Amino acid sequence: MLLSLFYMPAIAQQKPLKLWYAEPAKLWEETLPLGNGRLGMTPNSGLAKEKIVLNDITLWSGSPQDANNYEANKSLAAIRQLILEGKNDEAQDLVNRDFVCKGPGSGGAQWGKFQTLGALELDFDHNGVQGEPAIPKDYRRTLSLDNALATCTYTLNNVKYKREYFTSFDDDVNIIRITSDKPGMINCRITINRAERFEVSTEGQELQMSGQLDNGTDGKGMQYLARVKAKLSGGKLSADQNSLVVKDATELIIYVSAGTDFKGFAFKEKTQEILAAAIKKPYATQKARHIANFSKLFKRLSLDLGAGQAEELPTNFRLSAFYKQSDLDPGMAALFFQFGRYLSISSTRVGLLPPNLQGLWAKEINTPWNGDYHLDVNVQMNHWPVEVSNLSELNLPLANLVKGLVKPGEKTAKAYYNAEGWIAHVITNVWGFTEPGESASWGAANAGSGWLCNNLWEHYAFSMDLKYLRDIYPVLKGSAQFYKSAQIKDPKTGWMVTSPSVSPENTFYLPNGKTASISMGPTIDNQIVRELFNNVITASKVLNIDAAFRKELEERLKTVPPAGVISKDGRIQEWIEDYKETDLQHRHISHLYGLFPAALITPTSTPELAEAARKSLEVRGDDGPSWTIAYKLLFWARLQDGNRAFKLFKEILKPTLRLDINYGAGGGVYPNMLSAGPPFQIDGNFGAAAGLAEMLLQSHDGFIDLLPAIPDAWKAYGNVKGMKARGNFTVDMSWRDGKITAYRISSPLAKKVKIKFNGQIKEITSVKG
Ligand code: FUC
Repeated sequence: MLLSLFYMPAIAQQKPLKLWYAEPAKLWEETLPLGNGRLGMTPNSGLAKEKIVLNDITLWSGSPQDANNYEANKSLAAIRQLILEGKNDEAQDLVNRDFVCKGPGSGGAQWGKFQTLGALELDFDHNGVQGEPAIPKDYRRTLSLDNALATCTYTLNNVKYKREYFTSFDDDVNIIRITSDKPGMINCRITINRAERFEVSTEGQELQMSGQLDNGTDGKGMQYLARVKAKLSGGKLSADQNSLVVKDATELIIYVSAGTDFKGFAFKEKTQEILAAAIKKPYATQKARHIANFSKLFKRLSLDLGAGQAEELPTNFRLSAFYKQSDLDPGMAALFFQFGRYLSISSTRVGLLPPNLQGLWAKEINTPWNGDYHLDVNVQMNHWPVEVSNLSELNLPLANLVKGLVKPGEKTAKAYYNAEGWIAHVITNVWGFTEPGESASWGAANAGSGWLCNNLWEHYAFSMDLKYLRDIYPVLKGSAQFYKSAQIKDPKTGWMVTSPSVSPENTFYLPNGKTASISMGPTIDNQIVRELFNNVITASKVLNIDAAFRKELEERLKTVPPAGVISKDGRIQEWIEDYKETDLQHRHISHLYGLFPAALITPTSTPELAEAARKSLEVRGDDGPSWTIAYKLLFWARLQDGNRAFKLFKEILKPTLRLDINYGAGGGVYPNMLSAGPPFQIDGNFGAAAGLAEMLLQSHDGFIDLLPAIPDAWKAYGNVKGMKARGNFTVDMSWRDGKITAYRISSPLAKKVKIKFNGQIKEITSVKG
């Protein structure tokens, strides 16, 4: 077969990417997510009662606080000494006493919660049939990933109804359009509500909901406002005290404009201006512009892994079928991958906030884990697919959040470690929290800030954007300064290590049988420090600045522990001592950070460590909350075991309706394809999307590797266009029977690049443009 650098066969017109269902959503976990990076909505498409949960990514309770214990550093020497003496349990008591944040931390009202904005409800009177109407015919609701558009269609009493929903990427409002194919058949009451802290009123024919959240101090926290207006063809619109009433309309378009005063946003004026502009526009133009704006990002990449008959099934049935017999539905992986990209585009936007634990979709006030940002894997995982899947700019909101942590993190570094630079520990919120968490067992992990720097670095590695690198250099440097000045020498090995720290959320047995989490130099910290120092060194060379600091880091690197130490039983050691973990299948697998997202452990450059990583994974098992399964998928992809990675992909698509807070086995997916920890946590979606990409393309080891971990299930045929590799290369490729048949590597300027495919590495020159 012809193999060519320049030739790419025309891509067969890709089938529409769609989720669809034959009934209304009964649970929120069946509703379909729409979002434009600021506003979100999840309609249930109920027949008699439509409930649309609303979100605004900036809606947070709580407020900024200084929870640093400025006396903490006085206990530092004692804590470190106890650890050196092997009395980690006693050190842990001291950490709990002196080395946690002041106050209740994430359990307090000042910490805050990302929470739902509320719900828009439409109570329909289907031509006189009140309450749940007679069985409709041809009910169908869909979500188009290509167009970021949801629909619901049904026939009732011989009238065809259609609802169309989108969160406009053009007008920045939520839009719901309802039509009937016979004149005057739309009758409904429109209301809006939330569980607490709200007032509803009407002003003329505008429905409003407003309120103020708790800031945790004087109660006067963030303010918000939602405005709802309706436009009709035919019929009559009226307003009463707290609802809009639609009578005998043929077309009803509802606009929801919402905002908060986050960062001083003039939400009252802005929501009005935005609404006025939106309502003026013809619907067709509005919808076309929405699709065009969304598509600019979404259409950058196409992936075809073949199709099967299962595609015709409603998505909930398709998921069940896939779990039972995955080989009949090769397209499922492409759908889930593109759903991940869809969710990225929908849950963040340049200039605003990164996706939180639930992206921007929360159905309640008490969001699990406050819907905040966890820095010991979760928020980082949320960003793992964006570079490789050609959505690079969606990394920037995270970079902004991280920049905002530098100042408070400098205070925390001084208060606790008497160190230079900045640190953030395990959790943060939109209020810039960097202090340790409220419990030693997880709160004192040092990995957070360094791990965030990996995300910031990857944006540079993929984009090669020097202006960006210059901009973030002080952030990376400040983080490196922290680790450098906070490290202590382990007298046994001579290595320079963090202390006190925690291997995220994990616990071990001490030789005396007691347990502890506090230790010095957990493996993840050592890997993060090694990677970060190397990145700062590279950055300072590329930017030609800071030679003195670069030298210091080069010196220090000589005493930083290696990327991994192999334990007696052949695994990567999680701690500096070969402790036994209390839970062999613990969900966190932090000591494999060097395998992913870092590139310190690879099958080619460090085969022994790669083998030890494999053993670690075998012992940890394949189950856990969904993010864990996604992380394991990524690890197996990096170990280039395509079939094992595919098995984990199957695991992450295990259908579930569990809603409990799970820390162990049992992750999966809800009918709406959102990832189930349980509960809903979006990192599983993003981690899996990143993992699927990693099976098709890798670029962390000095060359671009095409199909490094392709499973048997995808071998027959495949085609991808628009994936990204480090160095700002764009990769298109096709394959048959597991062998590359055509590829094209392009970049803004033609340059030399090494590429590996079909078992050989060769150097080529990329195509310009
Ligand atoms: C960490 C994880 C949990 C969960 C939570 C949001 O605490 O250990 O599994 O993902 O973050």
